[in-house]
Amino acid sequence: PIEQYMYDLVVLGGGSGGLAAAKQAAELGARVAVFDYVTPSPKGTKWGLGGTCVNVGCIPKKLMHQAALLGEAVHEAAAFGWVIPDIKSVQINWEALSVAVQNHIKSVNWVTRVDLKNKKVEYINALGYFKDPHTIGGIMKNGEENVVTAKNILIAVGGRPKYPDIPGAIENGITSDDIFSLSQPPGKTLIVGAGYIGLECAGFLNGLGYNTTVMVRSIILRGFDQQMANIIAEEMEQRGVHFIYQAKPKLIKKEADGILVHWVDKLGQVQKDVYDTVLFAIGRRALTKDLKLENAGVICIPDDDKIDAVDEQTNVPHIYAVGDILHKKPELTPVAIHAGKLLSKRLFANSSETMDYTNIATTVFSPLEYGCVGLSEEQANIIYGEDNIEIYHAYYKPTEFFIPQKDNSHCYLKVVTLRNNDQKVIGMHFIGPNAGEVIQGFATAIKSNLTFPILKSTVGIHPTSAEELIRVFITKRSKMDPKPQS
Ligand code: FAD
Ligand code: NA7
Repeated sequence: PIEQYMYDLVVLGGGSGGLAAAKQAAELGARVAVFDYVTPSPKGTKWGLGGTCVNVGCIPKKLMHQAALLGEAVHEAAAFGWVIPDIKSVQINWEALSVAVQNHIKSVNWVTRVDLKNKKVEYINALGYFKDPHTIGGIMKNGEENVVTAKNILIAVGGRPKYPDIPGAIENGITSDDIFSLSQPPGKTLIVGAGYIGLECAGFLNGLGYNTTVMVRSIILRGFDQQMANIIAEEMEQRGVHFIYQAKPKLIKKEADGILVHWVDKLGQVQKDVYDTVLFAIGRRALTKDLKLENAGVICIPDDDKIDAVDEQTNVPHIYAVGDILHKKPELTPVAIHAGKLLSKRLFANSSETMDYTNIATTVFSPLEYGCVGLSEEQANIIYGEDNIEIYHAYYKPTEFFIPQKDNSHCYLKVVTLRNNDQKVIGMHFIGPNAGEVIQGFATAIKSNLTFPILKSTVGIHPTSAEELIRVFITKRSKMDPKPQS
């Protein structure tokens, strides 16, 4: 029979979610094409195939975090007996770091392309848009339009950093799209925004030795447990990050000696300072505008331009969406990947498994890391009521902190449980080294209906920081001191 459509699935966006769905579909025998196109940032930064995570997100962020941790480790090593000549002159070579990071990214871009080829997924380097509900067009580099038809279409175009609407912001500021490939060292840096991206960038820049300031509009890490968020900010402050609270930028202007920033402080007074780099981390805008969704009848939420899908299906039955483009879903790579794979299995392998967006663990690499899964204390209070939850908490001392006399006053954890018979664990929060590694396994335990008695019956691995989550016994309600006794 003559096929009605050129492809079984066309994916708009070759990032975490789109590529995972495309590869899974192709493995299941579907005919698949992926459109991926990167619009350069206002500073002109552009990158290859693979989306945000690989090029300007998780991967370069984690590598720069690691670079900052290694700087710390050099000094710790001296305390452990390593002979490091002239330790005072140890410093980062920014150019070498950014070249190493960019080389790794280019190798991932290449492997991704080869992988698509091997899996027979057609890669089309063009900005795709809907011509009608089953037809996608995209202008390619040679100026020609590539038009394809598809039975199913997946929207996975993600988002890009926002700029504030103030004079000079776009001309003189950068975002996370630019920082990882900056050719010059960033120098004295102002970061506007105290979400996880702002804090992580501030953390590694300070760790690399740059004078770093975070401008906070209201609270730290909105959406995260606020006690943990404030401990993270205190810890960063102790390491040398400056915080300007309750402040809003007003004007950004290039001057002979740097970038002049005016901001309004909490008293309504205008303050100013000069920086070498101003980085905006004030949230991300969904890229639905370029898609001409109206040609396909797909509806967006007007507030955030995102798509409100049910089991990743939009209001148009054969058009789906995964990843950062989804309304009120966690903006995380593994979420996009998992949802994308499950969707392709439902479309092409008769699977009925749907994506569970609850109890997704995450970590802020801040640089003392904060990992969490499940509910924050505030959310648990709202959902279950204060009388029905028990919070266990503890400060602890990582063994490896003793010899170099590293400050451990912010190594803190908390376990949120229900108070009924089962004492189900509904949230776990951990600040300390390798928090991401620590929390990952506990996320599986929570998904398997972990209870507090089971947690307590687990035997720890000594000496680790993770075992502290098992040793916890002091409730907040008891008002006992959660500081370690020894
Ligand atoms: P994306 O990965 O953004 O991919 C979308 C792709 O579509 C892009 O290549 C885009 O250029 C392209 N595109 C857009 N419009 C079109 C169009 N019309 N036609 C064709 N192509 C188009 N998540 C984590 O889990 N852990 C982390 O540690 C982490 N750190 C992060 C750090 C930073 C600085 C940032 C910015 C993000 C971080 N994230 C992290 C979030 C993670 O990167 C995203 O959640 C993830 O990349 C979303 O995947 P996606 O498939 O929805 O979109
Ligand atoms: P987030 O997590 O949305 O955080 C944005 C931060 O920027 C937050 O602290 C905001 O303060 C602040 N913000 C927002 N708009 C402004 C303006 N105009 N001026 C100053 N400060 C501002 O974004 P991220 O970039 O960290 O993360 C991107 C996404 O990844 C995010 O959507 C998460 O879901 C995951 P507020 O608390 O609103 O006062």
